[in-house]
Amino acid sequence: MLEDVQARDAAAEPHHDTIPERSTAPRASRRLLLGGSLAALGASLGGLPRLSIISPAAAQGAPAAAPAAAPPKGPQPFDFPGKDKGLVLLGDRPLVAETPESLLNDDTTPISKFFIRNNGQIPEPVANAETWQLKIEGEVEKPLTLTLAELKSRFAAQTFRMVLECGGNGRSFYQPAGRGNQWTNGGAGCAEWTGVRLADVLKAAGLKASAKFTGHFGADPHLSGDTTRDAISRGMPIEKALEPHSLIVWAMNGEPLPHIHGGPLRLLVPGWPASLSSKWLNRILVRATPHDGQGMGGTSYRIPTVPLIPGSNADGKTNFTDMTSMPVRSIITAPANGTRLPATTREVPLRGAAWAGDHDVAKVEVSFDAGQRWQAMTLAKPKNRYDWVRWTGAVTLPSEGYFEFWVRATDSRGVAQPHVATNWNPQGYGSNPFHRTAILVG
Ligand SMILES: Nc1nc2c(c(=O)[nH]1)N[C@H]1C(S)=C(S)[C@@H](COP(=O)(O)O)O[C@H]1N2
Ligand SMILES: [Mo]
Repeated sequence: MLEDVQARDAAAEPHHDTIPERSTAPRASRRLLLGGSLAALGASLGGLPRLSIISPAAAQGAPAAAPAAAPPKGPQPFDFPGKDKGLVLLGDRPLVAETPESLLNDDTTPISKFFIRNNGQIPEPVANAETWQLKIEGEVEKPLTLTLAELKSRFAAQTFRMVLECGGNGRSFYQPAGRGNQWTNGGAGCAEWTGVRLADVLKAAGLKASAKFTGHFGADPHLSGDTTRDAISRGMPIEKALEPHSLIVWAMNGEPLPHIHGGPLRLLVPGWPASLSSKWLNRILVRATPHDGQGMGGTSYRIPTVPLIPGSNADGKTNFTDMTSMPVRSIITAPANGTRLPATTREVPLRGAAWAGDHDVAKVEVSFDAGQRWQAMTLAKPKNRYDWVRWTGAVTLPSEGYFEFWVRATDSRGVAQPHVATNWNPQGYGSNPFHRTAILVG
């Protein structure tokens, strides 16, 4: 491995008052240290994902040149109990951290590598998880209060491996920047979730004919400490709630759901923005009308139905719709960006993952010549619906030198990832351009 020349911009991000995708922490942008011809390359690739690129100086064993204005601090080790130090902090108030693509190389994402996203404060842990209470209220015949112990004993447990992906994943690839945490591709992970079907619990409460939407509530206090406000409270159409993979979960990878991931109890609504997957879940309100909680309406988790001029103002009141399925995305998880291989290497094995919200992944292709030619990768069979697809393959390089691997996936409808982030919107949802990884042979 070469010295990683990825520099983190120490400049503070402007403060945005737009909740819930706001961050007051330093922006973890991925400015490049580029010199000579690589600078030209970077410039010509304007609008594409920013990635750390091996600098000519570093390749020759010299320390990377420091930029004139702000000396690079480099990625700081992420310091959180039980978490891998390689996670990247995107904000500390609220706490948000993403997983670099190369740390998503496991078939099942270990808890230690799973991304973290909070909108409010982290609530106090409870002493006895089994007595945690969940209320089901609203348009139901028989409102219920169930403890975790009762959920476990009254309903059939299910385990599925499913992707959880932040609605803002990929946001940093928008130009101009969308408001909020500057995710690259690491606001996603794929774990084994154990719980009960939300549908079974809603049916036990008896859905009225007027039951058309849900609203979800968690125990985390608002960032401001204001007890009259929710940190986040999103909801969905009842059809999504009744899907067999929409779960109320208490275990992750066979372990009790960790506190930071919403333990004792959370929702897991696969395929749609993870903001629906309420952590520290204590109440579900069944409604006749769309939920109006924190993170609903305006431009929150909403995307334009009529394309906007990038950078324009929009309030989301007209020509916007709530995000439903997340778009198709693929990542290269090995080799890691910045890998240096021996000069004689020609065949390079590749590994990665792809997923497509509500849809299946039909195809994953890799290019090492900037998209002139694409080569199909081999897809492993997903365990169940909403599992990601692990893919493998190998490319044969024509020479030594600098190469970028680009990956793109196509979903079951024939919709592929775009070259650049498209359908710009003020809060930067739905950005899914090709993932790119740079290596040096020799
Ligand atoms: N109660 C509560 N639930 C929440 C959130 C939150 O801030 N509070 N954040 C949501 C968002 S925006 C995301 S991306 C996921 C992140 O889940 P994770 O931290 O377990 O990765 O949780 C969702 N559920
Ligand atoms: Mo999110």
